[in-house]
Amino acid sequence: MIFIFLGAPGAGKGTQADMAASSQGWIHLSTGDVLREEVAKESDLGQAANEYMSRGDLVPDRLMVDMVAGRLAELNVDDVLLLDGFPRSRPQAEALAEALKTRAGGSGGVGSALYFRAPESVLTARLLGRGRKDDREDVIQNRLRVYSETTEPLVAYYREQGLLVEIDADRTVEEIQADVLDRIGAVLPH
Ligand code: B4P
Repeated sequence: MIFIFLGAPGAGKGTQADMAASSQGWIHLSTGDVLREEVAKESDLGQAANEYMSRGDLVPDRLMVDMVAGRLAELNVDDVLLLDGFPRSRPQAEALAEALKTRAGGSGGVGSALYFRAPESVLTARLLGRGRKDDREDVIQNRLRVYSETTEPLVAYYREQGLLVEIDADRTVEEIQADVLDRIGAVLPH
């Protein structure tokens, strides 16, 4: 079963997905981490992605969909996958739905989409504090703009499907993690 971690840059999707995957033995797929590895390796994908990431733009859907589809194909139907940072656009969400429809077994659908919410001032302060290459003030502004234009509409998309779970991400890491494990546990078959 797949759990989508959705939210603005700096909302803590990666932090929460990492903790949950390590403590529960789940699989964590961060598209941002995979892209950064590809950039470091200077692969074709990494070279193509680098210019978008350093500006704070989204990497083109086609590249992202191919990358995630490859990973999905390796999953067993019983695996729990935390999908962190994907989908980030409507075409990505539709491609994910399509890929899951055609998967053998049919039990590997989306369990829920966890939507991490925090005020913009909190997001900006966290990102500036982290100081990654793409955490510069001008790039952060662009990432937040791209998020609200392209990714935030997915909140309504998953809400309409009855899959949205809102998480208050303006709390301590431990408080949020307890909530995340509860919400996922409530959906997983016992
Ligand atoms: P990502 O790697 O996904 O990074 P992010 O959204 O900026 O961060 P996240 O929300 O995971 O925050 P984190 O836990 O790290 O994306 C980077 C780039 O890759 C994108 O801009 C885009 O170019 C590209 N990309 C990725 N996926 C794509 C896709 N599907 N399509 C197209 N392009 C794609 O936390 C941030 C900081 O806050 C950390 O320092 C952390 O320690 C701190 N923090 C977390 N939780 C906290 C809490 N509760 N309290 C205090 N601090 C906290």
